[in-house]
Amino acid sequence: MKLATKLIHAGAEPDPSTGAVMTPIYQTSTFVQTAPGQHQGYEYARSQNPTRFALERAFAEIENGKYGLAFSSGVAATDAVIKLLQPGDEVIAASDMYGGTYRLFTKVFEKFGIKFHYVNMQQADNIVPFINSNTKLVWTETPTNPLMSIVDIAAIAAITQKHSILLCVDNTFASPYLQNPLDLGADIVMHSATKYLGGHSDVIQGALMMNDTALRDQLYFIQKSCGAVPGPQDCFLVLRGIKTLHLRMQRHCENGEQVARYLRNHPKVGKVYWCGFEDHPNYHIAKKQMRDFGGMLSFELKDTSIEAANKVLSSTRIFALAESLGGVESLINHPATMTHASIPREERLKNGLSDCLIRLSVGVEDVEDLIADLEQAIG
Ligand code: P1T
Repeated sequence: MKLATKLIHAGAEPDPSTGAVMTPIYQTSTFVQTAPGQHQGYEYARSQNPTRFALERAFAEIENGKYGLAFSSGVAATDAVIKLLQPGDEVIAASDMYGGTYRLFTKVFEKFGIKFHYVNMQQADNIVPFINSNTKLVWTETPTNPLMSIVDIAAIAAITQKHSILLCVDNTFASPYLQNPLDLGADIVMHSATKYLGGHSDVIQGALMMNDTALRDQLYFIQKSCGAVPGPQDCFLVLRGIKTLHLRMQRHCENGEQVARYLRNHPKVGKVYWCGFEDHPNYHIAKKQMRDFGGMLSFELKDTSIEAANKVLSSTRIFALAESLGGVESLINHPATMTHASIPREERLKNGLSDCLIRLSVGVEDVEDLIADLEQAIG
């Protein structure tokens, strides 16, 4: 099936008991047994829920994977992947990534004896010096949050496969519409389904997709043992969101491009971070592994004072000042004090994330209104 058909039909079958076309919300914590151990495949909703199972089938299909697992948030999905590891194991992680992932690694898992190396992965070979016999996982994001760096998934996968190291790609910014990391050699794809998959800023959820059965069984064991599962109502919302992913993403990409080009030509705007510019350092890789360039971008004003950035951040009327991204409505965000505040300032600056960086999640409104809003805010 082609992508649009797959997104609409993924995971969904008419409900066997009633014929309902939309997957019902099975709002139940438990399932009756006729005798101990005799049931219809459902015992207790932390382990099995029909609404969640439909969504997990959809997750697998939209990332061209065999298996999908749903979690109560994106960070809960990340947490489950790191719980595959043991004290003494080492992870090579991208130096530019979502602040909450960095916080989970440094503030929670380092305490449990897992060692993380943060590496700029814009050149795949940069990871090689950090590989040793304890290295079990490479964790990367592309495009990265918030600097829109591009990582060559196939090139990283060639290295991890050679060394029998797992590769997990956080595909949140691209969404399965733009790229499918499993096809490029990744072992696990992770999503904050809160973002483009849900698409309407009304749900917090995470997803993992994979092909390997043993890996799926280990992650399913962690999912049910640690218990970070989403409720059926949230699963329903993400199932519904996925059905329009292609329509929304197409418009996110069109609007994102127009806003990026508008900002680049604005006399008061300095650097614009968007992976669709031909002079973006890894444009050729973005072009190769992505269908289009997405609706996320960041920029700095030429006046790099905090005051100037704050003025823009608090003057937009359509772009709402808020954390998160990937919803139909446009958002504006200040990574240094909001989404990436948990990364120490020196680390942030070292990786190129300045105090005056402004991030936009370009929504699917009329792009002329979006540009007019930026025009009046930048002044
Ligand atoms: O918020 P949650 O669903 O737990 O997802 C965490 C997460 C993981 N990976 C990436 C790339 C993310 O962007 C996020 C969440 N990010 C934001 C809330 C944000 O505004 O950047």
